[in-house]
Amino acid sequence: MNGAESMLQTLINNGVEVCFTNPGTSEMHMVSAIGKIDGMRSILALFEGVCTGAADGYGRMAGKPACTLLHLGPGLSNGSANLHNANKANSPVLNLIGDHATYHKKYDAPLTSDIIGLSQPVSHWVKSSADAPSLPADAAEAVIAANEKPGQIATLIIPANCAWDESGDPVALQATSTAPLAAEPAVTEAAELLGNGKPSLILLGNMGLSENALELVDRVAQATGAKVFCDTFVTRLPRGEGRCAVERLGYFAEQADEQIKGIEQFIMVGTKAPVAFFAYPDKASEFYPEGATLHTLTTVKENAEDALVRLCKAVSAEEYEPRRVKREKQGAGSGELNQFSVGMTVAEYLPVDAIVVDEGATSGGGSYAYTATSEPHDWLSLTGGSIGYGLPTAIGAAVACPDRKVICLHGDGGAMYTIQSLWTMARENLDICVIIFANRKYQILQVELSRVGAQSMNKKTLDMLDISNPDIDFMQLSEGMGVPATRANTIEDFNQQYQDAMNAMGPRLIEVIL
Ligand SMILES: Cc1ncc(C[n+]2csc(CCOP(=O)(O)OP(=O)(O)O)c2C)c(N)n1
Repeated sequence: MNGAESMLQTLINNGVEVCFTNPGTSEMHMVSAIGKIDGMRSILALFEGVCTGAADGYGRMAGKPACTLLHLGPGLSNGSANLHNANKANSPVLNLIGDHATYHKKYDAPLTSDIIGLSQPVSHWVKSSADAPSLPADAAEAVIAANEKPGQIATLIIPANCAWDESGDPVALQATSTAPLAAEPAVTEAAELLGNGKPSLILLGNMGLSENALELVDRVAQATGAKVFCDTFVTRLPRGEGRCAVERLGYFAEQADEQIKGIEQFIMVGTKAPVAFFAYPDKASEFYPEGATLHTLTTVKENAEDALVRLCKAVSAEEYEPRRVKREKQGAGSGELNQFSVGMTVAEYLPVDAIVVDEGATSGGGSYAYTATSEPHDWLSLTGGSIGYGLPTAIGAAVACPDRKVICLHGDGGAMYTIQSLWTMARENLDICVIIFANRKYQILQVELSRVGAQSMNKKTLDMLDISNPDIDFMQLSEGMGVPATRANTIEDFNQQYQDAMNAMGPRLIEVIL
C-alpha cells in the first residue's frame, strides 16, 4: 500500500466515512485511493468553504468527524472561515491538506506556503507527516484528536511523496477519549449557590444542551427556582414536542439585560460566562453585572450530563418530572409576507425530526419563535459569526442524517458566500429545503450602523450595506446549479411551495421576496 492508501484505510477503520473534497494535483494519490478503496463516501464541493462548513454540519449531527480534502495553503485558506465557525461549534472535523513533496518545498514553487502557520489558528491539532511510513499513525492520531469531546479540529498535512511512497499497514480502530467528569467541588458549590436564596441563572451550551441535560436542568430549575437560558448561538439544540424548552439569551445587550435583570449568580454548564457579541461605545462587554458570582459547573470539554445528574441529587430535584413541551398547532401564516408569517408556516408543517440550519439573520427569529411548539427537531445556529455557514452546514447535516428533512433558513447576503453549495445539494440529491429571505440588503448591518454610533448615513455609506442593483435572482442561480426553485411573492405562494417541499424528497429552494 502507498501512504495515501494506508492512511485512507486507517481513517475508515477509525469510523471516518465521508470526505468533503476539493482536490488539486498534490492530492491526486488521495483521490485515487478514495476511488480504489471501499468505505469512504466522497462528496465534491466547488469551493473549500463548502467542504469545511459541510464537515461542521456533519460533525454536529453525526457526533464524529468527516474529513475534508483541501489543496495546500490556498485551499485551506478558502475553507478557514467555516473552520472558524466549526471551531466555535466545537465540532469534530478532520482536515487532510495536500502539500508539495518534502524535497520540492525548497524551490518555493507557486503553491508553496506556510500551511502549518495557516492551519494553527483554526485547528486544535496540526501535524505535517514526515514520510509515508508515518502517515497511517499520524492519521490515527488525527482522528483521536478530532474526536476529543465535544469535538476538535485536527489538520493533517500530507506532502505528496508521503502519499505516493510505500507505507506500512493501516492502523486498526483506536479507542477515543470520553469527556472528563467535573470535579466534585464544582457540583457541591453549584448546589450551595442554588440553595443560598440569591437569584441564580443556569447558562447552557454545547454538551449542556443534550435532551437529557435539558431534562436534568429543568428538574434543578423546579427544585431551586433558578432561571435557565442557553447561549444565543448553539451548536445543536433539541426543541419542540417532548423536549424541555430553554430560552436563548438575546443577541443585543438590551435584550440580555432584561433577561438577566436581578440575577446575582451565574452557573455555567458546557459554556462560558455571557458576553456581548461586539463591543459598543459606552456599553459593557459583559452581560453579567459587576460583582456577580460566576461558577462553572462544567467547562465546554467536561461531561455535562454526569454533572447535572449529581447536581440534581445534591439539590433534591430527582422527584420533579421534567416539563415537556406540548405540540401546539398555530396554523399557517397569513396576511403580509414577512419573517413571522413565514415562521408560522415553517412551524406548522415542520416534519418530525427535521433539522433546521439557521442563518436567517434578521429574518430567522420568526421561525425560531413559532417552532418552539412544533414537532420535535434540532436547531443549528451560526456559532462563530462568520456568515456563509448555513448552506454548507445543511449539506453536512443531510449527509449525516439521510432520513431527516433539513430546512435551511438563509439571509440572501450570507447565502452568496457559499452559494456553490446548491450544486453539491443537487449532485448528492440531499433532502434539503433552502429558504432564502431576499430582503436585498445587509439588514443587520444597517441596524448596527446606528448602534455603533457611526456618523454617516448617506447614500455612499448605505450602498455598502445594500445588495440590490442588480437584484440577485436566486431562482435562476438555483436552477442553474440543478436545484428546483420557486419564488414566493405572497404568503399564499409560500404556504403552497413550502408544503410541496415538505412532501417531496430532494433539494428545493424557495426565494421569499421581502
Ligand atoms: C465572513 C463575514 N464577512 C462579513 C460579515 C459581516 N456581516 C455580518 S451580517 C452581514 C450581512 C448579512 O446579510 P443577510 O444574510 O442578507 O442577512 P440580513 O442582515 O439582511 O438579515 C455581514 C456582511 C460576517 N459576519 N462574516
